[in-house]
Amino acid sequence: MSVDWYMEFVDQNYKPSKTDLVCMFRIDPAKGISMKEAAGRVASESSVGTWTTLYRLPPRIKNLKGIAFEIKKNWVKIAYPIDDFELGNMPQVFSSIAGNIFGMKAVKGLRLESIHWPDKMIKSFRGPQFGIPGIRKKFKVYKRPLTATVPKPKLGMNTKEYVKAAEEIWTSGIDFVKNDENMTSQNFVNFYKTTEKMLKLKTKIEKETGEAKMYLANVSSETMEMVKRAKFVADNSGEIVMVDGLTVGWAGMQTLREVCQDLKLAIYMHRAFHSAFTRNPHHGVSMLVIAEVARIIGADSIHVGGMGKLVSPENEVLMLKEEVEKKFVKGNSHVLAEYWKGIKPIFAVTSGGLHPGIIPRLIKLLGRDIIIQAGGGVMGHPKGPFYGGKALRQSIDAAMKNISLKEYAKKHEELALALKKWGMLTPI
Ligand code: CAP
Ligand code: MG
Repeated sequence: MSVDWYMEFVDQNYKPSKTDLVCMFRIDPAKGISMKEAAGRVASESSVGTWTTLYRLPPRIKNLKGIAFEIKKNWVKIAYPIDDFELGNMPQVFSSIAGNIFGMKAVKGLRLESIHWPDKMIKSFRGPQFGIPGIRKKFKVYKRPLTATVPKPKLGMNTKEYVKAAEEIWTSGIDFVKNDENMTSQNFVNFYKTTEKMLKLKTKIEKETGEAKMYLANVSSETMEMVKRAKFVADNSGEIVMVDGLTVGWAGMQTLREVCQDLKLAIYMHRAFHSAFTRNPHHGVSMLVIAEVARIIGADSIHVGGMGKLVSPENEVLMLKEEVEKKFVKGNSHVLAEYWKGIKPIFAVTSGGLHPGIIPRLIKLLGRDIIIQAGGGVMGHPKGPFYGGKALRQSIDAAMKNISLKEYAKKHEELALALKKWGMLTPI
């Protein structure tokens, strides 16, 4: 059966207009399918085409075709007219460029690597309300990395136990106390009761220490309930909420961002679920695309990985940090350039198996404009969370002063004990 009409979706002389949305895909064509045909099929199925020619296709609709315009080995750039999309509707964008195409038999593997977003589309979303400048202003901490700790174990603590752990963490000098990604409102820890007590504790500790603190209550839930929980945080003088952006979905993220505008709440986005589709370099969607969307919808911070227990290649972590923080991202052979004019920079959160022994290397790699999250690396300290938080802050202080951890540990017992337990190795 001839399939040459797919070639109508390939034009290697096409020059994208400045309003086109452009995607970079990596394609492994199926056996017997050329790269050019595979590119045409992807461009067709993700725009106006299907498996067969149609009885009627009015000429004006041909203007909505996706066009594969650059094919280099397994990499193809596809430009889509902006009219293919509903502005301000991220679910619809993903149903187009990240929908059926991943299931096509014509491709053995397909990965959406990077997107260049037209200005008009970026502007149709709210973007970050606070970003790095706004979060730093709330803390009045401008130079060092911010710190966060998840009270571990992940689940099971009741409100009283949770509040006790938080008190030890906050008084040790940690800036954020963060729910774990799977803690919401289970029968052992009611969201409303815990949030109320945690925010009261936060105010008490701020007064005692003179340091601003933040509580990352995980509002992830059914959308109406999520809005109710965000409002509860604001009613109890919280300044920020945490959300598992991928499990609540783009619609959930957009709803939360809408409601956080009037509530003046910052949004901390966890990325649980991403590894289901970002990890395979030959199939799925890159974490870079997820980070771009987080910034466009308007998270104020997002996890980018680290050098601990979870897979996160160093070059990817660096690319992610650049994409969420820079005004202009020049891109490379697989990453499309982006000009984030007017869209605030957001915090890259590094996490996953972090402990004091690896902090200096992390700061050397990522710089100071980061949030360092250590859960086990604080809660697992031999002398408990208060010592663990102090050890984490001491490792950051040592890095900021360019003093070796070994040297710094001589006068800081908390750090010395952490190094004794974990050394300087990254866990797997
Ligand atoms: C880290 C963590 C974070 C992961 C998320 C966890 O705990 O709380 O959710 O870091 O991964 O549940 O594993 P530890 P990523 O500090 O005890 O490792 O940061 O890659 O999104
Ligand atoms: Mg976690």
